[in-house]
Amino acid sequence: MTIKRQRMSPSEALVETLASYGVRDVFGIVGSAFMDALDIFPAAGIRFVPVAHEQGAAHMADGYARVSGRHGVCIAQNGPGVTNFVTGIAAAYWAHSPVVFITPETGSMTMGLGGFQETEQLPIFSRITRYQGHVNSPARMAEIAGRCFDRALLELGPAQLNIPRDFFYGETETSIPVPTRIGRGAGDGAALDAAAQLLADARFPVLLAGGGVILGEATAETVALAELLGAPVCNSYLHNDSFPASHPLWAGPLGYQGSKAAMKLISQADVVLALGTRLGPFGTLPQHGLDYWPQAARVIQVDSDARVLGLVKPISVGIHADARAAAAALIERLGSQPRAADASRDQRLGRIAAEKRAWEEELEGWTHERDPFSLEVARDSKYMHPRQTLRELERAMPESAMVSTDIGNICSVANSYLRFERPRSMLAAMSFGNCGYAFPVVCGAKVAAPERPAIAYVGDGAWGLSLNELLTCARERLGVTVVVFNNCQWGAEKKNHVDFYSRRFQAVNLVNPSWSGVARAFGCEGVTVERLADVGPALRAAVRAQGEGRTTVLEMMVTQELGDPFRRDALSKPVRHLEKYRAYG
Ligand SMILES: Cc1ncc(C[n+]2csc(CCOP(=O)(O)OP(=O)(O)O)c2C)c(N)n1
Ligand SMILES: [Mg+2]
Repeated sequence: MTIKRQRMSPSEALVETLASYGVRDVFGIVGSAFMDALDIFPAAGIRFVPVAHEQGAAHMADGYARVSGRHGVCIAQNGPGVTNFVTGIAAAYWAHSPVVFITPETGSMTMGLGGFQETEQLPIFSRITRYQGHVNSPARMAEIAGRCFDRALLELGPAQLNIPRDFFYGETETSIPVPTRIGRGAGDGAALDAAAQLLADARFPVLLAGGGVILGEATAETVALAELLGAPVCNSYLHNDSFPASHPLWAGPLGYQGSKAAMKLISQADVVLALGTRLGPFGTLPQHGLDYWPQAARVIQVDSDARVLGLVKPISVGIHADARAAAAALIERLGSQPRAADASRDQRLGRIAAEKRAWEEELEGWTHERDPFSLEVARDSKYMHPRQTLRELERAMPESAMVSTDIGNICSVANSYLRFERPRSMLAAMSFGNCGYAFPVVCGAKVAAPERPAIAYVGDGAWGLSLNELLTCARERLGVTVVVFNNCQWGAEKKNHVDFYSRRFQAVNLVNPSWSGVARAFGCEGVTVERLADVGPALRAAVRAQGEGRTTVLEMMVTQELGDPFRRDALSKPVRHLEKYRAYG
């Protein structure tokens, strides 16, 4: 369906299309390339959120989309503004975020002549987008813009809208598209029958709730299905918000720094229902010395992207479907069927509770790391243990908080200390794993949901990549809270030096200014926390300040101890063949 044809300029066609798709906020840095459209944003009810760096704009659009379920939109100047998007768009691609990024490019009449701010803008993004729309005539502005919005939601990922900058001008006769929403449905009937049969015959079924449960708004159906089966539910890696943590069937997250209870429970499964997860290879790596993936189990995988079904793990049944509709269809089939797991329901519930209790007790006693390096560096430090700091933050975490986490050792250990009751709450840097993700993402989340507390966990190294967006917070009176773990090191990488390179530390020690002082210089609040007793009160005060549009940096002074590494799987002990490098073996 479209809105009737009218005479308008291509800029008007673009802005009318944005309005038609419900766009209220666009992130970016002002640029001549799109000024003709920007000029009329206010009249269309669109807020332009000016940022410090275009990477920040792309991350903000990602955070905005992840929290709202609506499109996140960003725009940049042709050439350098657009290339600054690359990392943010790659991150959004792996977070499955419907981001529409608008990339004006050099004018059509000089393209290829090597003018100002010229680069081919489609190839750069070709492997990190779900769809690329190129406006090849000003008359097609609205049509192609609308398609980008439709595709971003249909395929759950970034869509690029590329526009030669001279195509904003002129006159066209055009109609404005309206959103086309295409339901995916419950999937193939025979596959659902087979899956229901497997689940009915299962003695120890386990659910694995992934990002698709969040994106597909399938929480209620997932809870109902788990309750019907009396099955424990694990969160897939970094999707701790895919199942309510207070539910007795919740087992916790799998993967790096995940829950031992979840790992032990899934290792006993004879049938796994992987709901809305691609079963990414990093997310099921052994952890805590547990190689927990149940090799012999029958796996049912449900995903809205057919290409990930059976891609990483062998599966018995693949269902190309919407997580919510598929879960509902399975409930319907299973409700009227005898279920083998019913006989052992009480026993299983007891087992789930016992595993969770054991893991809680272990976490409670795990106040600090116990490897020789960590013991050494913590012995003479007056600062806080990272794990205890994370626990205190968890205790003070406000209800309905949105928490973004960066890539780093402490942010990863945080995986054990982040629990959520509602979806769209955990905004971790997903598989792309770029340092500098968490802060701009939480800024975007706050624009989408100003009423929710917004908290970013960031290592001090990653903070250096992203702190420029404090400018945006101060200028736009955006109130978020940043917890910076100051351990004066690129800790996650230092851990590899400890484990593999005989502590030959290179480029991993950091000399930092006072991060709280830096925050104040930006016009934000800054607090340095050195004592555990101050962690909770500091977080609560910072969250209160969000209500007044004030951003606070909480600089947590922590020891240099280091938890388990990211990539034990991908590193080897160094082997040197040349004499001059022998000492480096
Ligand atoms: C953009 C980018 N650059 C480099 C890396 C490699 N890297 C992964 S973790 C890490 C260290 C993070 O240090 P910090 O943010 O201080 O957190 P910590 O590990 O100390 O808790 C680095 C450099 C990366 N993931 N992303
Ligand atoms: Mg650090």
